[in-house]
Amino acid sequence: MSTMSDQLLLLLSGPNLNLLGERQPDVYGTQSLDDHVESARVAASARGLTLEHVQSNHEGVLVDAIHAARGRCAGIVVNPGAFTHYAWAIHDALAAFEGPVVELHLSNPAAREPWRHTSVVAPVASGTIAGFGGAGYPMAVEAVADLLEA
Ligand code: CA2
Repeated sequence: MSTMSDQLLLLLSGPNLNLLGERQPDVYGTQSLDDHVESARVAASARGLTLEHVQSNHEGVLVDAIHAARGRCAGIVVNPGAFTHYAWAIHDALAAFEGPVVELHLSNPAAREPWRHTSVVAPVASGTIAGFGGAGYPMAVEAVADLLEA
């Protein structure tokens, strides 16, 4: 029998997020991606979920990770980076995932350049958390856990 503690949560990080903490601290903060993954892992564990993390600068690798999550992971938190704004292959892969998907951004793209105002991921996500910096990581995990329990 499957219980909450058996459930896997996939955290996906898109291009350039591996550089967090090294440049643009005014926009993205001073914490590294590892710091954010760790706070997501702690939040997931508190809700009985085991976190898996995949970061890639390549769209196809992220698509493959979403495919591999099908039937295996209970939910997905995804910060697609700049892929948010144009990567329809990621949209299509997420549409084929059966569990809850939460879109996550450190910054608030709606308050930035016009080209960041479109998200091709938002239509296939249960919801979006944006603009809260690193605090958004545990928020997004909580959102997926709540959706799984609902
Ligand atoms: O706010 C977010 O989380 C974003 O997904 C970050 C993306 C951006 O393209 C999205 O519009 C919003 C960019 C991540 C790039 O991160 C860097 C970190 C350090 C140095 C350079 C880029």
